[in-house]
Amino acid sequence: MTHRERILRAIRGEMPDRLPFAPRLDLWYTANAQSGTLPEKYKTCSFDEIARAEGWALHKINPEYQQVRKPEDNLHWALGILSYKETVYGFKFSPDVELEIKENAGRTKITYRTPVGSVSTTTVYTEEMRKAGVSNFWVDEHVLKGPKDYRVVGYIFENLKLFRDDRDFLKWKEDIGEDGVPFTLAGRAASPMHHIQKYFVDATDFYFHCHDYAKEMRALAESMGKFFDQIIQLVGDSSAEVVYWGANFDDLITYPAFFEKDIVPWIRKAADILGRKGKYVSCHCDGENLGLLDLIRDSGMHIAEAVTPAPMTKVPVEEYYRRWSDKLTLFGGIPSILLLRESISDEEFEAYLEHLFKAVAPGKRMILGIADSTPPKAVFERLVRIGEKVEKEGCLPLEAGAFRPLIHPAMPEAAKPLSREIVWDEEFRQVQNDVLEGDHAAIQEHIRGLLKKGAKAEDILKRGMLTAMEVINERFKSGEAFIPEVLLSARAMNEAVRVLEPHLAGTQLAAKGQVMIGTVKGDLHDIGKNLVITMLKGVGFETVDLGIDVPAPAFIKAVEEHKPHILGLSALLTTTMPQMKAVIDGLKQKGLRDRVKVMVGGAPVNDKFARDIGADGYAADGAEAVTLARKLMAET
Ligand code: B1M
Repeated sequence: MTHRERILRAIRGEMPDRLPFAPRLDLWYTANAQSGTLPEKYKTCSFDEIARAEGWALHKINPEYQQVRKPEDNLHWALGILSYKETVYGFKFSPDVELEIKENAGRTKITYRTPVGSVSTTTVYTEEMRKAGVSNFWVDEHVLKGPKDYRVVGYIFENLKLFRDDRDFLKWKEDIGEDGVPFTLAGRAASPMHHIQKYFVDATDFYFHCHDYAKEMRALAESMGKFFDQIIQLVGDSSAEVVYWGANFDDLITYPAFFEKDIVPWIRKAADILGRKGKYVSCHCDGENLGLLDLIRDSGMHIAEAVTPAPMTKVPVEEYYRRWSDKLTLFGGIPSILLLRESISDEEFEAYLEHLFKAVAPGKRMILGIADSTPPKAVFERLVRIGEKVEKEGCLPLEAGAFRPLIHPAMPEAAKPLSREIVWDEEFRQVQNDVLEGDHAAIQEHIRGLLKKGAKAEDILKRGMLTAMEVINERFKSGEAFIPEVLLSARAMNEAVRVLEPHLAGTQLAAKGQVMIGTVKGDLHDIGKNLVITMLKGVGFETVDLGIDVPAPAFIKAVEEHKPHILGLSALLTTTMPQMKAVIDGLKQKGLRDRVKVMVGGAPVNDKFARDIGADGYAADGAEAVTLARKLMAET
């Protein structure tokens, strides 16, 4: 059986002869080709040649974002209107949409002038980013800044024409032949609302926009439906068999209520229409999916790709297989850190493989892959080892059997019972309610009213607002509240503190301490960092956001100049975690280490790592970050 037949059988829910194995090599390849560290015998090969030589199926989902056929193909990144060799469509703006493009030192500012108004975006892609192996653009200016921008963007999308352009896709398909199945890229967003979230606003501001401009956002999503319908039509008419439909599902970012209401209907629509044409819809489920397990299973998607189990997320691989394999095909299952010697020993690696082969028995609807992709520092021999094991022991049906999950804890519940209810304080009931509801306008009025009546600012803050914020933090911790609630409550707190501030002067309560936080060098993930900042701010800390991709010397300089009580470091990539140590070592060298407490966090970080690098503490989430910051302040 060829790789292609095997993969298609797995997708259709039939039994292939053995488990398909299709590791994603692009990230690993680019990093090692650039640093000259590809395995000796593959020094001059492409990643497809390496996969072929090893007998693995070919797999690629992301286009090389910077390698385009013509400049305009990736020019409109900030609008998410893109065309690549891997897509089957091109696009054309309406003639009445005028573009003004200004480029300067890696920054591209585009103004879109339409009959209903103008909007602008700025993207950044510098030589330094290229050298660091970054392929995504950085959006410095998002298109939606205020309510009037919505209509303009709606106009652009309503009048955008997509057309068939699948020559390169056909060639790619031919090149792959029987060695894999090409996934054509529909888009990284699975629905209009998901598209707005991914491209049009800052990841954190999205939740504020949803609340503040709900009507405008609905209307925009409506206008964008035509864009998505055109994609479905063009993919449906193409020779692609599998379509990549949306990425980065995660129960915090695409939280359950949002996923169900604003994403699932479009996955279902695409899957229904394309399914009738014999095509399969694949979604990139690379995030934490504990809270989305049933929603994803019932969404209609045919393939959940980049399935990343414990220990990188909370869901063990056997749980994924048990919950999903009746309805959809799992692609992934091998968390990328398994390939890293510094994270996982050879024994643990072997134990995981043993476990995996039993956990996914009988092996139907399973395509083995590295989730989400092979990391730059992967031990190549481990990939080879997986390939050998698949060949020798991967014949289907696999035999189930007792296994001992060695390297992950028991799966926590998706939602635990309420951990803390608010204790209402009659005098401050309204402001407590405003914080809980995230009503930043009402709270200011209510506070002014209370101050007029002679209430003490300190009491309003302490008995009214902070108690409510604590409840929100607890609810977030226990899975009852999601990002929007936390962000809106924290915003209400911040607005309220501004009204209270003049009256708080002189009291000890004005600030609980100063925390400076940044995402380390090489890392562009900022959603978690922003959430931590918001939650700290919400309970009264003064915070300074140092941004993303912050080099160690910049952290050190900031500590030297501003003398914060706490320095917070966030990292989401295994490859950038060592930067945390570089910062701590740098602080030591400069004699600053004793002057500041260092807390670290981010998905791949843990307690042990924090201790090993000499940090003062680790927090697993925003609520823990608040607890930790308080503890550290008590120690200063
Ligand atoms: Co990326 N990505 N990503 N990504 N991404 C991860 C992190 C990954 C785990 C996916 C996977 O493998 N399944 C993987 C890393 C693997 C690894 O190294 N261990 C990964 C990869 C590989 C990549 C790229 C390399 C992909 C590629 O190009 N091939 C690329 C790297 C770009 C770069 O940084 N140089 C990349 C890009 C992206 C997007 C741009 C598409 C997007 C980021 C958008 C943005 O941040 N503006 C993205 C996303 C969204 C994710 C996932 C799906 C979700 C991350 C997230 O925001 N979660 C993620 C999967 C995952 O984490 N399981 C993944 C929600 C957020 C609220 O949680 O950030 O964990 P989190 O923050 C939590 C805690 O960790 C903690 O509190 C927060 C709130 O509860 N916390 C702290 C965080 N910082 C803290 C600091 C503290 C204390 C607590 O004290 C200071």
